[in-house]
Amino acid sequence: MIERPHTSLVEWAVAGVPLRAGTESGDLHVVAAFDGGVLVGAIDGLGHGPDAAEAARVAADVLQEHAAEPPARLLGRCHDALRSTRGAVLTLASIDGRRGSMTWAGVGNVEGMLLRIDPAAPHESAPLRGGIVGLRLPPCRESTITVVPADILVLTTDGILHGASGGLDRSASAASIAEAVLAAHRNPSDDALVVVARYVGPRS
Ligand SMILES: [Mn+2]
Repeated sequence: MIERPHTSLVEWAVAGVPLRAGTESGDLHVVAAFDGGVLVGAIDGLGHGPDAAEAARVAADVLQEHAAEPPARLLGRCHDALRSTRGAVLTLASIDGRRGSMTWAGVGNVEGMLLRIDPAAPHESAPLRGGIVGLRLPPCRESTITVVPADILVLTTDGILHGASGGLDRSASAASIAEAVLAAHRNPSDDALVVVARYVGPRS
């Protein structure tokens, strides 16, 4: 469990477990603030073990360094950097606190959901394209949606079973939500990672 509740714009937490206890996970998160915004991402290095972790780290370093750039451009940068690795799949969400918007995109099967605080508003899913960053990059499709304070972004690697964001207690802390998803929906045959980021808006 990692929690940094004071990151600008979001209250966030991560929960994850490696496939085998005591080994390195090939799943990594990125939460990187930049001027006016924050980039949130989840990366699944292909397979598991040290080579998967290495691919995920290369991607995480690129994302930290260029956090202010739009997701499609970041996926291109990661693709170039990951050519010498076994590759990774990842989903990125870039939150713009000035516009109250979020632009997101993914390559592969890291699911992204935005849970709306307004119970009448439908949840949103990140646009994902099939492919592997570092091996085969599809033309990336970004979409931009509005976010309002208390909306909750949930990113899950495929070590979390599909549909994990249903029935969550949206008033709980990001840490509690992340732990609840991991506990209830873990697929025990893979590394697993859940990133939860609640938009809190710019603080004046
Ligand atoms: Mn996986």
